[in-house]
Amino acid sequence: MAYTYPFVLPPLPYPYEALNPYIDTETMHYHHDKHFKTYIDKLNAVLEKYPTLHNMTLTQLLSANLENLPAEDRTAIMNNAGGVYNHALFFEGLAPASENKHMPVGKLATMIDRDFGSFENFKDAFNRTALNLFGSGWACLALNENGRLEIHPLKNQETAVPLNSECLIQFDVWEHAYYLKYKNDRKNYIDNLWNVIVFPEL
Ligand code: MN3
Repeated sequence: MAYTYPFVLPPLPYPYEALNPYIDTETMHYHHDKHFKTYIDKLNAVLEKYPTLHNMTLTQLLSANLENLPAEDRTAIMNNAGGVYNHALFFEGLAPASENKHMPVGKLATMIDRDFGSFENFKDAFNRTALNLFGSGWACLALNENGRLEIHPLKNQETAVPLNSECLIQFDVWEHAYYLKYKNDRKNYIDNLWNVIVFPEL
């Protein structure tokens, strides 16, 4: 993600209603226009007083040594840069169910079979991670430095950046991602999200 301060809210790459019935229009408005934007605004607000950080990308900020900064600002940068990074990947990584992108193909399909035994085994393991993550966070399928696939739970707005990795797919399991439609039924939300998640082509 190459962009730098001042960060701006990237528009959704599809209409707000495009993911119905799996993600409802109202949730998309709140999630993208309010929650995502709040991370961007808070990140810009704390970065404003640190001009030396203004040319850094999100990935650079998330792996930077910020130990000279006051703890409160360091925490605000990490939490909000993580929130921007995760949400940018999340919204880019969704597409209408009618598009033919919601199963792994090619190299990624082969790697899933190699590292998890089968697509069904992978999906079971990923679902368990997403369902069992306590509190707020993300479930992430990452490609590690050794070229193996791994499933990571990420707490709050942690990212895969410190793992020298990027999530190939990631599920937002914060309640704000599903509560309007699914209430407390995280499992039903997770089951439905597979219909709109995009598997990248490696
Ligand atoms: Mn979210």
